[in-house]
Amino acid sequence: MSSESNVLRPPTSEQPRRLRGLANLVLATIYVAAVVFALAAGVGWIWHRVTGPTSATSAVAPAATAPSTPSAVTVKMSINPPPLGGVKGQGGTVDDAFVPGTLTMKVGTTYDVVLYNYDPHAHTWTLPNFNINADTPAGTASSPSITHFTITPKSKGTFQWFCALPCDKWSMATNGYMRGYLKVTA
Ligand SMILES: [Cu+2]
Repeated sequence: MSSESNVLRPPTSEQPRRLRGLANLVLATIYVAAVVFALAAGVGWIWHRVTGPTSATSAVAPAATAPSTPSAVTVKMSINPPPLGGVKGQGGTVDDAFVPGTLTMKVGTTYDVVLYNYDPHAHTWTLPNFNINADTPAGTASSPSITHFTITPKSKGTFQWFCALPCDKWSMATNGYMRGYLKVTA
């Protein structure tokens, strides 16, 4: 009995070993296949990234042009605009004036101020607190001169602006005409 079992034992113990070897081979094959697949996927992703820019340029283009158009708020002022060619003063006469005479701005916002001068005389929009002295050359009722400058208020407050060129004497001394305020709020 014992000799018989000895004879039978070798094949039974060898079979699982062979099976285990086969299982290892299958696992190794799966492992190798997985590695090859991962590498192929990785190479494919890199290839896509490398060849991608041709299609990505159109998407990048708008972003590149965006900074060139600043997010400034446009503020327009007119000097002696038609049809009156000025603003009616206290005595009912038409006097030299910037319209509007008071500007309101917010701290930290950039404003692109555009001045249209319809008057056949030059004026200035001068604001010492902001180191601004904008010349507004003479224009006409149908073709105003156009002057641009930018302001980015740093602190709140009420600041006096004025026209520094001799013009309508009464207007130069009266807020809302050739002088006025820039009101900056938080
Ligand atoms: Cu003036």
